[in-house]
Amino acid sequence: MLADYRLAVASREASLIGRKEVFMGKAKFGIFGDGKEVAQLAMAKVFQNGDIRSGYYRDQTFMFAIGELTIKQYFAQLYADPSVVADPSSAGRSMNGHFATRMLDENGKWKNQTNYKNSSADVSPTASQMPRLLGLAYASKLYRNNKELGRLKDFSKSGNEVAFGTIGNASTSEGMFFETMNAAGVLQVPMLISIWDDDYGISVPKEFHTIRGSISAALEGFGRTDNMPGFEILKVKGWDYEGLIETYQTAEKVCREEHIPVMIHVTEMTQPQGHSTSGSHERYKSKERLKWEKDFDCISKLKEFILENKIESPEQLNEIEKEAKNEAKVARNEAWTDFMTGINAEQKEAVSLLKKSATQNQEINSLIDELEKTINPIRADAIRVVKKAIRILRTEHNDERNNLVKWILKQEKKNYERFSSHLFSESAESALTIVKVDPVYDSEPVLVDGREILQANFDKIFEMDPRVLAIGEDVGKIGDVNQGMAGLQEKYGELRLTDTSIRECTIIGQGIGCALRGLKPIAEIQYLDYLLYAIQILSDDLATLQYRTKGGQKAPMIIRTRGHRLEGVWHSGSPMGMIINSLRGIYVLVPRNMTQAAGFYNTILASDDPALIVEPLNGYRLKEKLPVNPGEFKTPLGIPEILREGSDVTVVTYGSMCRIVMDAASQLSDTGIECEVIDVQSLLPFDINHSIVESLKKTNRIIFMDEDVEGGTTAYMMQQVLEVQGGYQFLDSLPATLTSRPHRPAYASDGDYFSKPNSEDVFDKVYSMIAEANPSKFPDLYN
Ligand SMILES: Cc1ncc(C[n+]2csc(CCOP(=O)(O)OP(=O)(O)O)c2C)c(N)n1
Ligand SMILES: [Mg+2]
Repeated sequence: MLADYRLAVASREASLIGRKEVFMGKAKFGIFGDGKEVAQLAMAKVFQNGDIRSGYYRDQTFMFAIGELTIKQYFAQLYADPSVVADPSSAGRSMNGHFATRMLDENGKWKNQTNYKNSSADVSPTASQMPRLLGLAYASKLYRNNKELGRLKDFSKSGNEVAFGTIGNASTSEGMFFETMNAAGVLQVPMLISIWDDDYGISVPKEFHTIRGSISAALEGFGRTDNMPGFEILKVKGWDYEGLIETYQTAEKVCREEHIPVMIHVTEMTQPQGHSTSGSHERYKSKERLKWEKDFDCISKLKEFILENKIESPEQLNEIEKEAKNEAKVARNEAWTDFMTGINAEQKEAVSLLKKSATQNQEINSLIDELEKTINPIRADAIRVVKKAIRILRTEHNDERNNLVKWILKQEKKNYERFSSHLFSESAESALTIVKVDPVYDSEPVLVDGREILQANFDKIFEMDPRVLAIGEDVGKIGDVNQGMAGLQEKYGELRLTDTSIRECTIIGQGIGCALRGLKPIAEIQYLDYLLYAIQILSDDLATLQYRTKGGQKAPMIIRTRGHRLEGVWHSGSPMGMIINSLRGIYVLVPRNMTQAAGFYNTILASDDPALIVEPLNGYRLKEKLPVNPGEFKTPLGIPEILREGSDVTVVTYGSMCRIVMDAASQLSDTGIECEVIDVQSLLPFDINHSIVESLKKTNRIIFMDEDVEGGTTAYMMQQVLEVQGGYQFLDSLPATLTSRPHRPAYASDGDYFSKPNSEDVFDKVYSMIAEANPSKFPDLYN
């Protein structure tokens, strides 16, 4: 109890001095765990090796208590120290209070999670920790019930791990919270969610947030009964040390042993310093409330308890307090010194190079002065000054100026590594390292429906790797709405291919959590149009995971969906621009047929990267040759394919448009125009070997076509080819795009024809480009 008291006081002190650091200009923003300390100590007591947390920014005391964060590291994150050693959670990339443990080693390989107390990496958007939490808990259910997973000893001991969640009271109003709670209740997974209830969400009090003003009252119907499964719902006060310890013990037992989800509603919490450094709570809390918060401060209450029960004398407690506060201050000082040491060294280097270059130059001397006088300099200060000096010296060609340039180039490399590395996996298993394996065919290949190619490939995948699982609406019993997984649940069981309710966001979260625990989920979104329900969690959580932990965590999973073109407003979307712009950090693959799609599944499953694979929705019943090496052939990432060679114009496209363009290309050929048709196949990454510009060098004309809106993915592809690949130099005609109309596609065949690019549109677009160059041979068709 005394150790708890000591840690609580140290943690509080870290919060108090953290706020001051921000106001002194040493850090940019601060959000702290003051007022939430004691409940977190109780939670830490039942958190075991192998368990994993998915929580939010108030949890510093818990992280200290499980031994996965030091106060010094806590301050390093506040200062944004870009070193992984200083801030193991995020290497300075996340603002303070965003916790994570390093679940990967330096080579990007999984550590043995059962030997550690784990925390998945926090994000700022409220309740976004919930979908992932579901998956973390679901993984335990799989490890317990799927005996084939027994050999994965680094991730689980018979599924005994509990996934601990934390969330603020106001954030429980988010849809993701309710979606997760319902799913966890349905699935009966060992998820123990704590709600830290301080009656407020920033300035807004509880009556504006929650029906009946209480999340446990609101969720009474989620509670289990004698004959109906559900949640174990417990309620306890945030300042009641004994009550908290008892509650967490009861909760953990039922959660761990029986796999019953538990919700602990921790009420009467306080927030002594208000929400964050962005404001003060005196503006919105009444005098009475502020007084109550003082009286019911959990640390003061713990002190009262210790004294009332004569566990320790007041003098001894004062001594403990003094030591604890000092510990926080020392940690702050050490973190600051370490943080500044790196910056100061760089600044010194810059100043010394500048001085050498500035013997006669007053302008540079005053820049040096400015730099040396900067209080609490940041790395950018030295860069700015050196760049200015290089500009001033631009006409000089001497060693001094060259050394400044060299220094900038060296710093650019270092700062790229500090601030821009690890958007994707950088391990030996990166998807970019997986090489092409061609599909192999019999001498007289059988022609089958595209969906049968997928089915044969998935069958092999499930046979080869017990870690692979598929979850989604209708993927189980009927093997998805297009039967790409038909019959596989019967063969591999309900734990491998699992029907879920209609909840796209938490289907993705379920996948993220499973992937974080060593499994290989294929999370299915039934139609591309419904990816919108999950785009936030994909963008904020999955896409940022490697980056925000600087390679400390990964979630190699596949998002399987189908789209581009079929019927009507909500079953034929192709919002690829939205997707590639919001999902940097996830590979985005757009195969033209099911053989290419199957090859992408095989590539991604062999890698440790996440990817979205969009199957062409109208291709399931089109005939393709059946390969004899399912599960083995691999479509490489970022490698376009030339579908038809031609010398007059390069047409760049992907997905369902490939067939339409090929049809138009053969009609154009009849009129004497030869198109080179290129299927880019993968949008992220895009044409890594710059092969498209090679085609442009030959044809000198280029058109980008797809089913997105104008300015969407065609604009992206154009930028890549003309700017990144330098294609602008080879143009003899204005580069062009052909896209859908800006509205959603209308229903039925005419709706499709007049909304999306069709063969005639492609023909006309190409023809008019060639006609402009050679009007006598190709007269205007419509004038
Ligand atoms: C989606 C989203 N909306 C708004 C915010 C800004 N915001 C950050 S914390 C917060 C209040 C959260 O209150 P609560 O869940 O009760 O947690 P507390 O801070 O009180 O512990 C808000 C509105 C955010 N981070 N994410
Ligand atoms: Mg709150």
